[in-house]
Amino acid sequence: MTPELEKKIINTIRFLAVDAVEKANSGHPGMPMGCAPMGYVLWSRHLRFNPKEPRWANRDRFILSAGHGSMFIYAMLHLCGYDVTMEDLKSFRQYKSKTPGHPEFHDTPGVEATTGPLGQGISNAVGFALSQRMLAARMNEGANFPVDNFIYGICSDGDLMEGVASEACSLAGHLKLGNLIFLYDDNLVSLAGHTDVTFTEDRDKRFQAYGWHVQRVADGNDVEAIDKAIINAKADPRPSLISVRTVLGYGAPHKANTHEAHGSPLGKDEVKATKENLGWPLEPAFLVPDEVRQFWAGRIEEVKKGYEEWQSKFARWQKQNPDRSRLWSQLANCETPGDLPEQLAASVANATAPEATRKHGQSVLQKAAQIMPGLAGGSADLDPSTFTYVKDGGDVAPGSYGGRNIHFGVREHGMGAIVNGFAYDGFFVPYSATFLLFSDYMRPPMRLAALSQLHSIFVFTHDSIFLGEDGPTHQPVEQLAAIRAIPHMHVWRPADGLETAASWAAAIERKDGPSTLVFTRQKLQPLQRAKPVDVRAAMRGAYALNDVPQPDVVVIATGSEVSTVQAALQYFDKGLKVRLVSMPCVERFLQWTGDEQRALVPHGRAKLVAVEAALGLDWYRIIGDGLVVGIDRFGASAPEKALADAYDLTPQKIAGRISKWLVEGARANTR
Ligand SMILES: Cc1ncc(C[n+]2csc(CCOP(=O)(O)OP(=O)(O)O)c2C)c(N)n1
Repeated sequence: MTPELEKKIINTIRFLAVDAVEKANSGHPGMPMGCAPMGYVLWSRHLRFNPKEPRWANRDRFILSAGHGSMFIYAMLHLCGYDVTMEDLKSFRQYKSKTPGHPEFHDTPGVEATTGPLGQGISNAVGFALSQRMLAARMNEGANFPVDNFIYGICSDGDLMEGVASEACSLAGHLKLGNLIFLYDDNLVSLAGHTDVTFTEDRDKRFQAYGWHVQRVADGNDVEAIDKAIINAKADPRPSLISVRTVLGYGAPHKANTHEAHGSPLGKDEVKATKENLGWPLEPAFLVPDEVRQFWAGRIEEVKKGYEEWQSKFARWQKQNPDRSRLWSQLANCETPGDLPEQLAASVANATAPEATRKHGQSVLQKAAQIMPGLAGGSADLDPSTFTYVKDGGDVAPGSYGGRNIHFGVREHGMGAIVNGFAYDGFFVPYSATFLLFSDYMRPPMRLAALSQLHSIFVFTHDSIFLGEDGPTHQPVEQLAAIRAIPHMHVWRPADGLETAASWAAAIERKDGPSTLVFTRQKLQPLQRAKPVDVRAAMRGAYALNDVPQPDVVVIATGSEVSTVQAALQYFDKGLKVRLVSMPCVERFLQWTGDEQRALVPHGRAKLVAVEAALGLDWYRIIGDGLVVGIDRFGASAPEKALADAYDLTPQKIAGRISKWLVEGARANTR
């Protein structure tokens, strides 16, 4: 390796980014220009990968938390032989290209996580690191095999300003995740100006206080210093932050070290000036010199050898460790038994007394954990309330990763992002748990889970005002509608034990998208079903509880309101034919054919009503101009029964509201 070649390799990364942003007339050239030397050192000297098998289990992972610098990773993946072609680079930011504006999981081979919303990537990386530690604890038996990879990433000022990163990195330090190594693009510039306007605490000391191993590289172009820091980081048992002083838009004579190099193309003149400044040919654009291609071809061969060695060792390991090998495939393939729903339903079959669905959830989770060794998760310091602790599951603790109960602490946002990290990694089926109100603290990772089709399970208890005395600060009203508004999210609000089993079964079996499970704090009356309903019927998301052909009114309810409406039926006029539909998952119902939907909820032939102790915004897509019996103001601190009365949600008052509406024939508001 000569200094000239090294410079060429680094400048190739820079100018692929510059040219792609220029061609798209959109994007962020500054970050890749400053970070190119890190890319060179990481991929050429450290990362173990196989471009032909981007999901190789023991690859080193790389997460670009500063997702706005997406051309950095696209350039690296292209040079390192992934299926990211020159055409793909030239299609940067175009519709359906492999090179979207920010990196998206599923879109690009080699992209480990969807990033862009700052703070998420580094927090996902904590999930990856814990996932791999937990995998190693189950597989490695006193050895460094088969799991000995590292989780690398690059984060920016914006990442470290976001609170979620503090939550996740605090936990990573506590848990001593020594397999996590982040390079911090410490360039002193963010989107709107220099960081001295906004961000002046000592970041290094902050990370030291979290329990991280922190190093500083004074010059982001000093490849040997970067290399040495990475070598040190690998050897240290703590998670590592390497703060690298870079120059945003390095090489651009007029725009370097200004926020103008951040969010827009350099412009024709500045591109020319930058190429001249760094001794790069002005033409052609998207230049990859032959010797640079040859260099990466050599590196690809080198890492291929490492991959092949691991594979043959792994084949021997599988033979010598049949039990672990079996567990490995169970985890890697997320194997579920064909009768999972029935087994989960059996765990609550004898529950005939009034019970809270969070308690049913506890029973179902114990069974699910027995069946699914990969099910792992925990709560944000709320196990005694959410009942999401797996008994006999063992605890995940610093230096000890064999358990399956993760104590996230009071860090909901970080918890959501860490759960997503597990889901991206793909060995464990992760769940989080907290109160439904605090889903507001988790919305960004929940949205990303849906966007990235992750197998994340978000459990929430205390699902309505009926949690009672804690009052409106803790009583969700608009949260159900808000979560249902996320495309591709499935929201389950079960009404009893059977539906709770259905919701967990559906969430575990739904591997290509997240599920939200919403449980009550308060006890619910058991449902009376005209016909026994099997768990698979409940898993379809909706069914009739009573047998009423050609109804005058169809009342749809979820969760706690199903038994309440059942009790309300006695208060209707005797001649009125009322069908009660339990709809634990609206999104599943909406997947039915139109005919199936109309058979259960006959638009135009019956009056339609939805009853849910929440803001009813989302119900209008099911009931059209029907009546929503819900809540359109904040709750109040009072016992459950008093609230039901005050909010007109007792059986008698619900029947009264519906009857009045039927008589008046008018469209009522949500009160
Ligand atoms: C949560 C979130 N808020 C705002 C943005 C918009 N945004 C993109 S990059 C950026 C800041 C860029 O500064 P820095 O993180 O230092 O990156 P650099 O410019 O150094 O590459 C902002 C505010 C975002 N992507 N995510």
